[in-house]
Amino acid sequence: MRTQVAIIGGGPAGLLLAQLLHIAGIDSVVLEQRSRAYVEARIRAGVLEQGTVDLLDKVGAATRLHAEGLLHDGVMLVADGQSFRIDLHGLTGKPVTVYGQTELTRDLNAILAEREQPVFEAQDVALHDVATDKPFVTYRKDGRDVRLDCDFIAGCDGAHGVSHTAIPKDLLKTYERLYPFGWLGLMADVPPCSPELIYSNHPRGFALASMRSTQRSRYYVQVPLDEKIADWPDERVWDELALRLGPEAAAGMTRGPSLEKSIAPLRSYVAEPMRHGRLFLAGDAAHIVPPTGAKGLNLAASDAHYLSGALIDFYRTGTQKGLDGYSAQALARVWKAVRFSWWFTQLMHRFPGDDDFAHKVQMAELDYLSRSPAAATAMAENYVGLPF
Ligand code: RFL
Ligand code: PHB
Repeated sequence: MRTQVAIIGGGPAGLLLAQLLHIAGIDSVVLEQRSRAYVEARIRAGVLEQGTVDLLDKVGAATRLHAEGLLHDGVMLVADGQSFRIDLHGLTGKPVTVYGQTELTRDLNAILAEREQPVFEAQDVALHDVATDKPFVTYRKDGRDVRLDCDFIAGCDGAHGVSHTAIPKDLLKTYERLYPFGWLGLMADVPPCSPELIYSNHPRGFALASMRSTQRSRYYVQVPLDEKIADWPDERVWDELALRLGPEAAAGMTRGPSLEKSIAPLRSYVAEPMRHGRLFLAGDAAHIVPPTGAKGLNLAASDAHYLSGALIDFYRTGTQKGLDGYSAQALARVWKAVRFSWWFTQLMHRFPGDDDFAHKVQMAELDYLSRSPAAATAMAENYVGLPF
């Protein structure tokens, strides 16, 4: 088989890239190791920047998003029981859109299915000769070995993918921060406790009230890394949320059985450069941010935007300039989101071993954020997303 761009991974980065290339007349094959059902059931992000929504519009994948997505003009922050609002729209002119990654994945899959893409359950995907101008990918599908020749490979296979292993270790510089806690997430078919998201810094730890629709809530609580989900029956999670989010949210909270409950560790990670020869990394394959800033999916989208632009330029004019500049261009935006996500994580969580000084500094910063339009604007423009 032959294609112009072989895309490894059918998450948001890979699907969006495939569709951005398709509307420019560039052919690709998306290889996804999981089944369509598995990918479409995986619960992840929920907050989209306007730039991400614009990209989905551009590729014709935003019809349902506009019908069902919720526009949020602000977020609430709670510090030791005192709450205040960051007026995202008032400060930046932009809202964010609450729409599940699961739904976005379904919408993109439905469009790609019209040309029998992605190739689901592609096993043992391996990248070959990426540093030459004749790279290729091999994989197994339904017991058959397949070779896919291509001009370029896009590694969009997430944090646990294989693409990044095709870059020699001595050419890759990695940067990492591990956080000494995780998030326990709970999804339930109950109305949200608040019309806007609530991020709370509480003596018992961080909590977040989010949603997927007016009938489906998504909540998170900070937990120690060694915590077992079996020790968190639903009632314990609801009790903890009620305490940490404060009395107002607790009063508005409807409890219900969890549809899903899981614990995810938090980390910051960047691998540089995002290119080796004819292999280009995009999304979680190249960088991870803690979910506090709601940036991971949005970075996958901005990478897909930059990479598609560079590939389109190449196929239209033969110029390598965009391809040569891709890594630096993507990383400039990535590092700002890494910085913001790290900052917001530091501000909102209780770190084991933190003393009273650390806590006083957090509270002073939150108080400043609540009173200073300059500080609130800096937070808001990062939260709604920096321009591409
Ligand atoms: P994905 O979504 O992980 O997709 C990678 C795909 O590659 C496949 N794959 C392979 N395919 C073929 N061969 C292999 N060897 C393969 N190895 C892997 C995988 O099956 C998968 O389908 O990466 P992508 O496309 O870069 O997208 C990144 C986002 O999914 C991620 O950053 C976000 O989910 C992060 N995130 C959030 N981001 C936001 O922007 N806003 C949020 O509100 C937000 N909340 C979150 C989050 C992530 C969370 N978790 C679970 C880590 C909340 C949570 C709890
Ligand atoms: C979510 O709804 O899953 C969500 C929202 C905001 C975040 C992280 C996750 O910062």
